[in-house]
Amino acid sequence: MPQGGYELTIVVPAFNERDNIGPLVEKLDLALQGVRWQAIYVDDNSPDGTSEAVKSLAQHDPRISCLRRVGRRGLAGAILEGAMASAAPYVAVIDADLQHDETLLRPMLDALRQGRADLVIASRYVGTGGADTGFNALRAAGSRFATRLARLVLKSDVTDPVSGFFMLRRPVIDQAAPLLSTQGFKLLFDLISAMAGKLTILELPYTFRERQAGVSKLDSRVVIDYLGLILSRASSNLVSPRLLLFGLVGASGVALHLAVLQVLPHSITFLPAQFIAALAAMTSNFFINNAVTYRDRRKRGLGLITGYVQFCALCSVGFMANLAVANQLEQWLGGRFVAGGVGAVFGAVWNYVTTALAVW
Ligand SMILES: Nc1nc2c(ncn2[C@@H]2O[C@H](COP(=O)(O)OP(=O)(O)OP(=O)(O)O)[C@@H](O)[C@H]2O)c(=O)[nH]1
Ligand SMILES: [Mg+2]
Repeated sequence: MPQGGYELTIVVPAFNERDNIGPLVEKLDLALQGVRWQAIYVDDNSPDGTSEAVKSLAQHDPRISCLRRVGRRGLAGAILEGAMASAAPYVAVIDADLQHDETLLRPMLDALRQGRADLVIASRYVGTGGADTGFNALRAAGSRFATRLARLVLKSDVTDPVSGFFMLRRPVIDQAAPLLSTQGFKLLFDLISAMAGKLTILELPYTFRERQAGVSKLDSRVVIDYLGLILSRASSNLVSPRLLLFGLVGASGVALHLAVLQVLPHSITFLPAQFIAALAAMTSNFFINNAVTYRDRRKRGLGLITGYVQFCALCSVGFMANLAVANQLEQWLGGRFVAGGVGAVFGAVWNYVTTALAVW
């Protein structure tokens, strides 16, 4: 390799981690003496000045760089983009918040150098690893559940397939990249699923530390994203995580529609009642989809209003198409149930495709 090239790229996803930037770089420096490493921070336009903190370090240290993404949010996508910018033979991913034990990077690198693995995972659940100090009881239980679910879907005995701390040979992620979902929190799970059976995986134990500065970004939407990804991969990618979420939101809309019909006073005749119920369902669907399904492309301000109007218009057309298809099929086949079902599926697919293209 020509002199000066980096051997290891460390991708550090960071959102509102300003106070953790300097301390992590110092720790990396200590842990990786003698290794030609670089750190690429991927910041999703954090309001706390994370980018500025990284860039001011980068002024004096060419190993440090910052990829500031604007108009996008999401951990998996951030990691993937950072990794795609690497030209080094090995790529590591580590959290910015000092919860991962950076002294493990060297043994991880050694394992890859010696060809003992394609992917090394820092595991909280193997050997002497642990997560007790970094987690409260609820988080620990949630993490164990997420891990168990992932192992079930992966049909793998990897102990920590949702770890955020791992290192791999760069060709592995280059090859898997087009198959990975950029939505969600768990890139490692998706990577193992995409490369099913083709990787030699080694796990090394570490203890997850407590967060010192900054706040957690793990919230209920992260959990929903994760469940969407798991179900999608369990269906052998037949449905995308987004389509799945869209479908679930649609189902909640149907329930709301029926509930509104139920509670409206009988003095309102069927057609206006149906209109009110449909408007309520579309409104609720739009806002939930905007907050969850399309969280990474969320509309705000004026875009929220125009998006809402477009969404209602497209879904109304979808509803008409549903009626037209069902009516036609009912005449041809006679079966109400099948005709109605096909009409509903047709309308739902129309809603999904057109709103994905036009609104988000
Ligand atoms: N670029 C980017 N980084 C993110 C995003 N969400 C989380 N991160 C970073 O990813 C890492 C993991 O996120 P955390 O919120 O610490 O998640 P966690 O470690 O599972 O949860 P805690 O134990 O509560 O800290 C941290 O370095 C975050 O700053 C995001 O949307 N974009
Ligand atoms: Mg953390």
